[in-house]
Amino acid sequence: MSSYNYIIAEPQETGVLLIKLNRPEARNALTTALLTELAAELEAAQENDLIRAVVLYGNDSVFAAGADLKEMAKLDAVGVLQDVRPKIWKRIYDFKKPMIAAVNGYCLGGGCELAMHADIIIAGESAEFGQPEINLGIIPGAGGTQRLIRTVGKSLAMKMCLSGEFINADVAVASGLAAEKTADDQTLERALELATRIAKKAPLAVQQAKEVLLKAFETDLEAGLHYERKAFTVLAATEDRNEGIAAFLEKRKPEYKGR
Ligand code: DAK
Repeated sequence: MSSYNYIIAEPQETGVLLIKLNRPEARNALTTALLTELAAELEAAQENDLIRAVVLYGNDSVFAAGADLKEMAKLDAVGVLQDVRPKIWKRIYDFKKPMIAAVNGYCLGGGCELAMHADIIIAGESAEFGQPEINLGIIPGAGGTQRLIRTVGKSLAMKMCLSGEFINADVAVASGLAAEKTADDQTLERALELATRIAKKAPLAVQQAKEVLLKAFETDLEAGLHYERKAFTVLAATEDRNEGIAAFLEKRKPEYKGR
C-alpha cells in the first residue's frame, strides 16, 4: 500500500489496484496535489506487471466535486496559461491499462471529467453527473466538452454544459456515459468484480483493445479500422494469443503471461 496524502492506493491480490480519492472534507475536490498523486500512482501501476486493472472511487456521497475552487480562485489568466494541470490530466489519460470508475453521489465538473478518463463507469443509484462550470462563469477544462459530446451526444452534452443541470444514474446509463447502474452498496463491489474479470484476460490484448477503442474518439472509420487491423496483427505475434487459442482447443483455462 503506497502512502499519499489525498489518495489511498490498495493493490488487491486479484491484480486490481483500488484507488480511493480521499479528500472527503472538500468533497474530493481535485487539487493539483491530488491529481499529481493520482498520475504518479497510475504511472507506477503502468510499470507494475502485477497490476492489470484499476478501480477508481470516492466515497458513499461523492466521487469528486470537480476542480478545487479555492485553488482555482487564485489563478489569473497568466496562472491559467501556465497551469501544470493540463499536463497532469494528460498523464492520467495516457494510462494504458483498463480503469473503471465506481461512482456514488456527486460526480461533477472535473470529477465527471475524471470519471470520463476511466474506460468504464459503474453508477450507483445515488450518482449525479454534471458539468456545472457554467454556474461559475467558466466551462469544462479537462476535456469535458469534447469527451461528453462524443459519449452522450449533442443534445444532452449541450444541456449539461449550458444549463449545469445534473443527470442521474438512469440517464447516465441510457446515454452511454455509464455502463451499469447498481445499488449504492454494490457499486464498488461490481466495479471490482468487473476489473477482476478483465484482469484475468491477456494483458496485451486488453491494452490494445483499449487503445484501439479510444481511437474511435479521434479518427474517422477508415483510420480506426486501420488501427484495429494493425493491433490485431501485432497480437498475432504474442505468446498469449497462441495460449488463448490453444487453451480453447484443448478445453482448458488459458494461462496468460502478458507476453
Ligand atoms: N472545490 C473546493 N472546495 C469544495 C468543492 C470544490 N469543487 N466542492 C465542495 N467543496 C468544499 C466546500 O467549500 C465545503 O468546504 P468548507 O466550507 O466546509 O470549508 C465542503 O467541501 C463541503 O461542501 P458543501 O457544504 O457544499 O457540501 P454539500 O454536500 O452540501 O454539497 C456539492 C456538495 C458537491 C453539491 C457542493 O459542494 C458543490 O456544488 N460543489 C461545487 C461543485 C462544482 O461547481 N464543481 C465544478 C468545479 S469547476 C481544468 C481542468 C478541470 C477544470 C477546469 C480547468 N484545466 C486543466 C485547465 C474543472 C473545473 C471544475 O470542476
